[in-house]
This record gives sequence, C-alpha cells and structure tokens, in this order.
Amino acid sequence: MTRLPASRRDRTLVVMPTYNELESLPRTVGRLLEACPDVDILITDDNSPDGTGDLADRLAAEDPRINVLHRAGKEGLGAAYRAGFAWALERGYDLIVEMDADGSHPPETLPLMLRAARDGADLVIGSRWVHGGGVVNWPLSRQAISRCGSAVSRLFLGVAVRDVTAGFRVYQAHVLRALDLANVDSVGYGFQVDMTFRTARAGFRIVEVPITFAERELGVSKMSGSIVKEAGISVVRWGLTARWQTLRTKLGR
Ligand SMILES: Nc1nc2c(ncn2[C@@H]2O[C@H](COP(=O)(O)OP(=O)(O)O)[C@@H](O)[C@H]2O)c(=O)[nH]1
Ligand SMILES: [Mg+2]
Repeated sequence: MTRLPASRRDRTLVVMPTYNELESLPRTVGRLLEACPDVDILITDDNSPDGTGDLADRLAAEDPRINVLHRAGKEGLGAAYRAGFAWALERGYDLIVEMDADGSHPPETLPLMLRAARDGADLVIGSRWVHGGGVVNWPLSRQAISRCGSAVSRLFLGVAVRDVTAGFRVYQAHVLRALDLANVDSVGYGFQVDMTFRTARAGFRIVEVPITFAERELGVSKMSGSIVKEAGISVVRWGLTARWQTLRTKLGR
C-alpha cells in the first residue's frame, strides 16, 4: 500500500450520479463547493430526459472543477458509480467520494469524512445509524427499509457496519484498485451493500462518521420495490455463497 507524503494534498473527486435532478443539482453542487472548495466533481448523468446533462455541461463550462460523464441511458446507480470510479482512477485521484445529487447528503460533513480517510480509514461511510447520526423528513417506511437492510446485511454478510446501504462515502483509491470492479454486477442500491461486503472481506478498515440525512426537497426518488427486492435477494445469495466457500475450504476441497 503506497502512502502519500504528508506535504502533498490528496486529490479528491466527488462522483455524483444524476437522473432527472434538474432542480436539485445546482444547489447541491453550490453547497458542495462552498463546503469543500478543493474537490473536483464528476456528474455522471444517464441521459436524463429532463435535461440534467445539459445543465451539468453548463455548470462545467463555468467552473473547471466540474466535469461531466454522459452515459447513453438509465442503467442504475451501481453502473453509474462504476463508470465514475474508472474515470477517477484513470486520472489518478487519491480519494473518491460518492454523493447523491438531491441534497440528502450534507456536504458540510464531508471535511470530517475526508479527515477520517486521511487519518487512515480505507472506506469512510457517512452513517445515519451510528450515535450522532440521523434522518430528517424521511418517511418511516424508508427508515424501516434502511434499518432492516443493514440488519439483514450484518446477519448474512457478517459486516460490522451500522449503515450498510449508505450512499455517502469516501473510498481511498487503493481500495477501488484492489477490488475487482469489473466483477461487481449489482446495478441498483444493492451496489452499496456489495461494495461494503467486498471492502470488509478484503480486510480494509471501514470507519463510520455520523451524518444527518435530509429527504430531498425537490424532484422525486428513483427508489422502487424492484430495487429493494434485487438488493434483498442478492444479500442472501452473497451470504450463503460466502459461507459455502468457507465450509469447502475448511473441509479441504
Ligand atoms: N446516473 C444515474 N443516477 C441515478 C440512477 N438512479 C438514481 N440515481 C441518482 O442517485 C441518487 C440517489 O437517488 P434517489 O432517487 O435520491 O434515491 P433515494 O435517496 O434512495 O430516494 C440521486 O442523485 C439520483 O439522481 C441511475 O439509474 N443513473
Ligand atoms: Mg435521494
């Protein structure tokens, strides 16, 4: 593992996937650059019908820190992040941040998360479900899905993380290089659980920093029942596969 000299400032890229976020995007980007002027941003747009991609281009034309990756169509959050990660690694970024475009993830907490990464965490999770974290205006049904998702993931996957599905994260580049991203095929929100499991299993250090997650004020959620179902089925499958592999190794086959 290569450690950077203390004198060098880490280069940080915030990957921000968008699908129909015309109303939210300018405000989120403005808040982010206000809180963290040293970061670069990659808006990863899946050809949003509402013109978010064009808006992203206009923002990028005004500020050299902002970049846009246009993708052909809606392929889900996981696919958008994988493309964004590849873009970041090709350009040598040291820290790669995941952040929603709808304002739910408080950019004001990002400096604390970046500090945790610089202090040695391989993955920093902005966590709703640790002491000091929480949610504002989030429907009880969504809170239940999130808490249950984390509980089931802890049970089946054995990961000691409170907010397994969290979407506000900082990865050290060496983690993304070490994980076989081409093999990650979860497309929806199961991607977050998948990546948490892979990071933990590879022995990397995961630290949770409390955040207050606020439900979006503008636009609509892209979450759906089928996304939850895909994630739930995957978690059970990954857990059983991992246990089966451990058992086979123990039995010497
Ligand atoms: N590029 C891309 N972004 C997506 C896709 N689905 C969701 N997003 C973005 O992912 C973030 C989280 O989605 P959101 O609908 O707010 O989910 P929720 O917070 O769980 O209700 C937002 O920035 C969305 O625009 C997708 O298929 N492609
Ligand atoms: Mg949201």
